[in-house]
Amino acid sequence: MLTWWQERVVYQIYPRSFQDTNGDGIGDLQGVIMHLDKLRDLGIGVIWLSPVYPSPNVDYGYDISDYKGIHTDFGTMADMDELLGEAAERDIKIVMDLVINHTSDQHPWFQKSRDKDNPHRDYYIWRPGKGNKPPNNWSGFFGGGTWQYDERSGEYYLHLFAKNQPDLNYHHPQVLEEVKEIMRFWLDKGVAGFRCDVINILYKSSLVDGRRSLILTGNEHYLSQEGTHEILRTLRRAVLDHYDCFTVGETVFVTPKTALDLMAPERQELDMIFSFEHMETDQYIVKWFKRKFQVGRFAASISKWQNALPWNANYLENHDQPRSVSRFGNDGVFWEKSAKLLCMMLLTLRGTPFIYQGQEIGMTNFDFTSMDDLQDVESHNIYAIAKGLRFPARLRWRIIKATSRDNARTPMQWDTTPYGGFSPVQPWLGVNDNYKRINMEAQLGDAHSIRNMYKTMIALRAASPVLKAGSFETLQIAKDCFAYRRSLEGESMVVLLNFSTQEKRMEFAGGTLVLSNYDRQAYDGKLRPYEAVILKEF
Ligand code: TEU
Ligand code: CA
Repeated sequence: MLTWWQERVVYQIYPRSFQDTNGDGIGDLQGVIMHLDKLRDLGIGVIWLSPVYPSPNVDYGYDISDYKGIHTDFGTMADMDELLGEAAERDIKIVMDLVINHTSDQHPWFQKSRDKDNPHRDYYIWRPGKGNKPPNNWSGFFGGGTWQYDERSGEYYLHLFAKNQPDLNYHHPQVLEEVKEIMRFWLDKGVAGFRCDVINILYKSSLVDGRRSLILTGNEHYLSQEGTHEILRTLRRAVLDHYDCFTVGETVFVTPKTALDLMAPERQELDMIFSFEHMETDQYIVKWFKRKFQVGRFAASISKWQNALPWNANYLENHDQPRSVSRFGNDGVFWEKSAKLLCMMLLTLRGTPFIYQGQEIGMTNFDFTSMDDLQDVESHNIYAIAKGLRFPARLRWRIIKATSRDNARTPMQWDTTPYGGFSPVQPWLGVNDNYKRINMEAQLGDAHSIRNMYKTMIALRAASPVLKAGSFETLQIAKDCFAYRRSLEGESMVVLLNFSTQEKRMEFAGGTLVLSNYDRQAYDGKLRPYEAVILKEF
């Protein structure tokens, strides 16, 4: 028996870029309400809302200054209540983003904490420097160091992300009490759970120097520590178990083993986790150094995780990742076929599928032309660091262009009107120039569109116990091909994927064609370029 969060398909909304309804160039909650019918029609059962809380927007909402409010950019709490009501009427649940590793430096807790004698002092991690050097040698997620000196307190505070995102101190019991209260506040309003931001780095076991590492010096002191496991079990017992809800953790640098410790049902911690490994198969060491996409590596990683965890949170995109069709598919000649192939893969893997806004119409990477077109703090930090390291300008640019998180954050392309129908005015971030060709309106009106492939696949999964609950078995991982089988109680389906621009022979005995992204009646042993087929075995 599956739970509702295993049955349903999740759609991630990055509200800032979804739909502007009041003409300020910024997406808002009324904009989400406006499109609920479309999401219902698509077959979506859960919406994950990226942060909508008050925030100075250094990291666009991931730096929160009030956990129980709504950013005026997005509307009011009344809008939020309206959204919950309207979604419920369409049997859509809402999941909030829970960002509790750090707050904004503008959060009142942090402002109070700057005073050494304030009871809030220990909500954050303050330490004196070593001479005129920071307390340790750790390196941060956005590049650079992790300690910021504060004149007023005469000490440094720890920040694993931007310097305006001070890390909370989970050695102080009051912090967890605050978190419980925040969670109850939203659950009592009727939200159906949380996507938990960088949840496996909450607890810092020690603050001593880290082993020098190209990735993140210091991570052995905070990655998936026992203290974090304990926090997760406490939150489960004290809060989550009292509601009908689920959690999905964004867990960084997990292996199958450390992931299982965070999500295996008997551990009573998280329900699901997002792993990163398949998203790292097109890079060397860090995401900024891209290497050629190879299906073999990608499929091997997906297979490994399908087999390792009892249940996966499957995704190909989110607000931190470049667009999947530009990255794992082909955003040129085979744009449509490859976007459909990725859709067919995502919806036939074992686990809960997560679709990111715009993925369902095959939105592509941002065609920005200069650093001025970018808003993301991470992109600007990394560009500056690369400049400091004397990377040639062309290389710096190539790195940012291929990897910037803004690739995924350009406004939704709704129709062919100016700014893609996202807003009547110049939006906060540029609209991709291809909006006249790639937009929702055109695809809603075309039975063979990418968007309608998503709808078909969501319905196919919903109607198929094999696709929802069946086991996963790898059949083939080759240079350009990936094939697997899903089976349940004597029934099975086979999925064959050709990730290349060439025709590929893939023998398969005994089955009837359920679906192909090409118009065809039967499978003849040959996959056309970027063809995906689903077969029901005899
Ligand atoms: O992301 C954490 C994370 O590790 C990365 O995916 C991050 O985007 C970065 O690119 C690492 O190089 C989460 C959120 O999803 C992200 O948007 C936030 O910026 C970050 O946490 C801090 O809250
Ligand atoms: Ca707006």
